[in-house]
Order: sequence, then C-alpha cells, then structure tokens
Amino acid sequence: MIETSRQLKMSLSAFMIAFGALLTSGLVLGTPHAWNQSAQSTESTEQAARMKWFREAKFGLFIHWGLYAIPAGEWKGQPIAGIGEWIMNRAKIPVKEYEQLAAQFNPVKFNADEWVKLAEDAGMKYIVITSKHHDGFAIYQSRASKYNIVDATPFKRDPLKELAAACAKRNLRLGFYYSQAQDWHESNGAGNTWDFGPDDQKNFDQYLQEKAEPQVRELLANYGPVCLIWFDTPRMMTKERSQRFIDILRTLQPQCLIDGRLGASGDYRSMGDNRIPDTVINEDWEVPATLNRTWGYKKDDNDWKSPEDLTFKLVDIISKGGNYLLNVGPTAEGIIPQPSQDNLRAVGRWLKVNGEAIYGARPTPFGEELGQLSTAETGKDGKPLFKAKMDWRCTTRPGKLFIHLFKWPAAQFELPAIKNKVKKAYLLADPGRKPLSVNQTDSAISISLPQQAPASMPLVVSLEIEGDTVRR
Ligand code: H79
Repeated sequence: MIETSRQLKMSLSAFMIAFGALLTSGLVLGTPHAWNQSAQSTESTEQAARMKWFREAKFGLFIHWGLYAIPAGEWKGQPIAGIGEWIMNRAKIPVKEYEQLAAQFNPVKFNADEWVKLAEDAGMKYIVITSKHHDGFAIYQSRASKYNIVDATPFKRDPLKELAAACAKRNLRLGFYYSQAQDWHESNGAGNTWDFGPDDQKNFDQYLQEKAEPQVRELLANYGPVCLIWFDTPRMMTKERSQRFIDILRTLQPQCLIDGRLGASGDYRSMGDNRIPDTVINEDWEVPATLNRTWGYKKDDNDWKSPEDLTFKLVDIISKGGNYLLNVGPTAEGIIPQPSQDNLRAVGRWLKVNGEAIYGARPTPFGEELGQLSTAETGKDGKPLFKAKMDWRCTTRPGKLFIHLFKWPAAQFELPAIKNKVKKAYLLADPGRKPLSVNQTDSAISISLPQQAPASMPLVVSLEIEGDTVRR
C-alpha cells in the first residue's frame, strides 16, 4: 500500500515535471503560427509601426510582485518546492487562507522611481509587471474586483500608477502581465481545482466577462500608454475568447502589443520560460527569463546567474533576433533583492560601452558560430542534440558588423567570408577607436587583435562595411 502510493506520487510528480516542461517549452502555450506569414518583408505598415519600439528596445525588465512575496517560498514552516508565485497551487492553499495575506501586504519600502532607475541603469528600455498573476490578486486599484492592493491591503497605494509616472519621467515603456485564464481566487477561473473542482465544470466565460475582460479594460484606460499586455498560460482560451481580448486592446490602445500567449496569434512570439532558441528566428520574438530560478520572490533561492552569463545570454538572444525580458522578484517590503540589482547593473555598465551593438541590432548573417546538431547524441525527444558554441556572437546594423568575443583569440580572429568590403575595424571599448588591421580574402576575414584582452570580456569588434546588408 505504502509502496503503491509512493509509486503513484512519484509518477504523478514525474508527470507534473513533464507537463511543466511542456508548458515552459512553449509547446502548449498557444504558440502562434502566423509568424512566417507575417514575416517582416510582407507585413503591413500598421504592424511595422506598432513593432518599431520593440525592435529597437531589445532588453526589458520583468517584475513578478504579489501576495506570494510574503510567504516567499515557505508555508506553515515548510519550504514549498517550485517557483515562488505558484505557492498557492503547490501547497493547495484554500482561497480563504491565502486571501488573508492581503491584510499583511504593506510594502512601505516600495519606491517606483528606484525600480525604474534600476531598469534604466541596466540598459533596459521597457518594464512589464504582473498586474494580476494566477493567484488572482490585482496589485492596482480595480473596480472589477475588490481583491486588489488598494481595497484589500493596509498599503492602499496603487503601485502601477506610481510606476507609470516614474516610467514617463525616465522615458521607459510600461507593459502589464495579466493572467487571463488562470485565476485561483475565482470559482470560475481556470486552475484552482482544490477549492472549486475541475476546470471543465466551470462557467469560464462568466469569469472572463466579469473579471478578466473588465480588468484588462481598466489597465488600458487608467495608466496612460501601455506598451504591451503579457498574457500567459492560455488554458481554455478558444479563438473566440482570445478575440474578445484582441478587440479590447485594439479599441482602447491600438498601439499596445499582445505577447504570444493569449490563445490566438499576438504581435510577437513568446518563447518558453528561460528557453533561448538554438538558431536565428526571423520573426519578432522574446524570451522571458529569470535571474535565479523563481519569478516571484523566494527567500531560499540564491542561485543567481552571473553578470557574465547574463551578458552572454543577452548577446546570444539579440544575435538570434529576439528580445530579452529579464525578471526580478521584489520582496513583500518592496525591495528588489540586492544580487538582482548588482547583476543587472553590471550588464548595464557593459551596455553603456557596447549598446550600439545591441539596441535595434539585427541577427547574425553567419550562424556557424551558434553551434551545430550533434551527429552522435540525441536528446530526450530522440532528435539530434544541438551542441552550442560559445566563443563569439555577431549582431549587425546597416553598414556595420559587430563581433562579440567571449573567448579571447590570441592575436588573430578569423571571421567567415562576406562580399562587402570591410572599411575599418576597432573595439567598441576603445575610446580612441584605434584601427585594427584587417586582412580580407575570398574565403575569410582575419582581424589582428592585441595578444591579451585589453578590457574585461566580452569585447566587441565593430566592422564598418560597404553596403547596408551583409552579403555572403
Ligand atoms: O509568470 C511566470 C510563471 O509563473 C508562469 N510563466 C512565467 C512567466 C508560468 N505559469 N505556468 N508555467 C509557467 C508553467 C508551470 C510550471 C510549473 Fe508546475 C509550475 C512547474 C512547477 C510549478 C505545473 C504545476 C507543473 C507542476 C506544477
């Protein structure tokens, strides 16, 4: 008996992990398929205008903040495994207990301008904050539900109003994450099976019409220009249901972007959580990613990615054509954890010197530097494993090629051949822009470099070339 229940538990958790992996890999996240049709060459001028800022911005700050920051990964003295904002679900906390957290939520150290300043220091151009996550609690003033920060907490302030003002002041764009389908607080929302039973017996449209749709209207009506709405986990989101959200957005703020997880094609593709694709994707796309393992604050998660790793990921993503949306999980007091701040600011210092190779930059014209499929090893899905290379990456802009060096090539760097003539080469980190000598042949380009890296890595070699696009 004990054996059986243990086996059952084990296979259940294996299932949950597999299901989680499937969700986070973007496979069941309603990944839109219209991207190839809306390839940038054939898109409408309306779509091009809407996407313009996103294609320039490249780097954004994700903020996961809500009641889950109070338990911070621990419930009744027990650490709860998994991502912090899922604690209500993972510990199967009844609504009646979880909603009592609201009475304790008083983040008196919250300072909108400090958060926006951090994003600015990090070189980020947009901010996306959880207006309501799966737990159903709105961190802004909502008339559609009393379960919100102004009506249900001693704090009583509206952080989204304060962030909108701070973003306007510092010239960053502001967008809102909104969990349209899962709402564990509502009897007809998706996901809370422990209080309300199976999802297929709920009146889901009633939840959508009484809470989710009105709340999205509020977000678009009350906070000035919203750069995007970041929908997530489109459970039970049919095309008809998704279309109602599209109509709300296009009516209230036609310039506002829709991410890739609504349940119908959005304006760009959302990759799975923390999933950076192996190769270039010639569409608009974004990777949401964490600095440690959790999104919402968890006091025991200290598994911080290093600034070097973050910089590599940023360059890797831009060289493949995407945007990087990197997350912080502020505490229940309103403080962004110090390691998050330090690591983001380190990336920002690199961007101050090398931003020309990132903002508005286009993907690599090469591709061989990214890696290749293994001829011997297969992954869990039976397909050949992709073996990533990490020595260098390339980004471009009209008339320019940028080579980001992650491994210093003593004295000589060899770049695959291009037809454009290279006019000049220098390091972006060199204020004097001292020319590097270049030897260009039909088969390769060889750039002479100092024996030792003259500054900390990655160093970017800027090549000025003839012509706007790189020809190979
Ligand atoms: O907001 C962040 C996550 O909370 C959200 N997307 C990012 C941006 C997200 N919702 N669902 N998922 C991600 C996939 C869920 C995966 C898991 Fe689980 C949650 C793994 C462990 C907890 C599902 C539930 C699988 C096991 C339990």
